[in-house]
Amino acid sequence: MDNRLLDFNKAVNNFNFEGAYIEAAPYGFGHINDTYAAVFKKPEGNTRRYILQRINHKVFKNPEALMGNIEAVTKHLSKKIAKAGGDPGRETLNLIPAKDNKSFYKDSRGNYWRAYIFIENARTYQVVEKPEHFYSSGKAFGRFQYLLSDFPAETLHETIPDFHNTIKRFNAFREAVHKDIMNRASGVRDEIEFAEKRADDTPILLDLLDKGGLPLRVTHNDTKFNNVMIDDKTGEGICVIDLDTVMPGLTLYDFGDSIRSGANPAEEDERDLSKVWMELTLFEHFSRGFLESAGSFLTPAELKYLPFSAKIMTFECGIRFLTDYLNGDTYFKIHREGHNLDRARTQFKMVADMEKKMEDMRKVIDKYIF
Ligand code: ADP
Ligand code: GN1
Ligand code: MG
Repeated sequence: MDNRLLDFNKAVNNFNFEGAYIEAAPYGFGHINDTYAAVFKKPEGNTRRYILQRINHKVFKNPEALMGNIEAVTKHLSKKIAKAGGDPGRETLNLIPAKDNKSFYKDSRGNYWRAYIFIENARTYQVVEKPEHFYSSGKAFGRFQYLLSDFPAETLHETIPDFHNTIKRFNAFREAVHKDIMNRASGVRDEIEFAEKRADDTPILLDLLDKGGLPLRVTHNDTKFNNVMIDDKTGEGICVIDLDTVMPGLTLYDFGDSIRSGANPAEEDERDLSKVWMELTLFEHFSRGFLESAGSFLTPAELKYLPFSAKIMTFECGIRFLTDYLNGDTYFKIHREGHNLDRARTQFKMVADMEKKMEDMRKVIDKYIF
């Protein structure tokens, strides 16, 4: 048996799952953690599923503190969802405790595991198939922010320091170009030039934050479309998932990253760039949903920078993919050669298109500000 399977089997046996273990398979399309869906048979004969995840501890250096965040955040969300008459069993993630009652299991090889109730009759999508789903995800991410608006931000551990510090991301990119350890830079001169031309955009949000022009909130920080579960029946964004990066941050990070991922009609790694653009109708769907649930408490400066946030978050993600390509693909999971480069190219294509559509995006936002 290989080590991965051994680790997995040990993990399955170390949580308080209900029923007898039947089988499991890798699940989902996340770039960071290893996710499995595990099936159990209950004494009455019916089955139920759980999500079991191995936390990527190369990316998240302190998994125990990270799990402390998730425990506190899900507890807070549960209480508020129940108070609002919702279903906390389905509208937030629910951790299954390990056999020693901790929220994680650490195996003998140093891997950290956690388990969640599987949210049934809902799913995630890689690409927006129905525009209303994107509206729903906007509503869900806006509500997520609203529900956490009274969470004590100072108690949160910073799971990845400077996660959305675009200046530092840009410096890391320049360093990767300079070192060029894989000898790949000469093949991506156009992409490097594209990035360099936009260096002046990188400090804009951080400068505003420093000057007190934008409020620090508790934000999700990884609001891609496949991090919200869409209910099969109602089409609602029933649950925001992937809470590893919930930290103090800017609303603009969450808004911008959602547009980056969901307003692109094509896959994030599409090679045919003629299929990639920023679809304004999708932008409108998300914006309407997001502003419906968060519009009332956003400040004028936050509202003003929503269109720019889409561009800068897409740019940041593009340089992160390009940096990882130059560094030899050590951060994001890849499934083919040049995968991170393909991803960087779609992001840059989106950026270029957004630059042409800044005014249009502004007009859309203005329609939904009351
Ligand atoms: P990563 O950090 O690697 O992106 P995620 O936490 O987003 O991992 O999980 C990967 C995928 O697993 C999600 O996109 C979703 O499809 C699925 N998933 C995660 N948690 C649950 C859950 N509680 N119920 C059902 N599916 C889930
Ligand atoms: C990663 O974990 P996942 O696949 O939801 C990444 C995000 C990127 C995204 C790009 C912790 O998200 O920051 O925007 O890939 N998460 C982390 O698809 O780095
Ligand atoms: Mg995810």
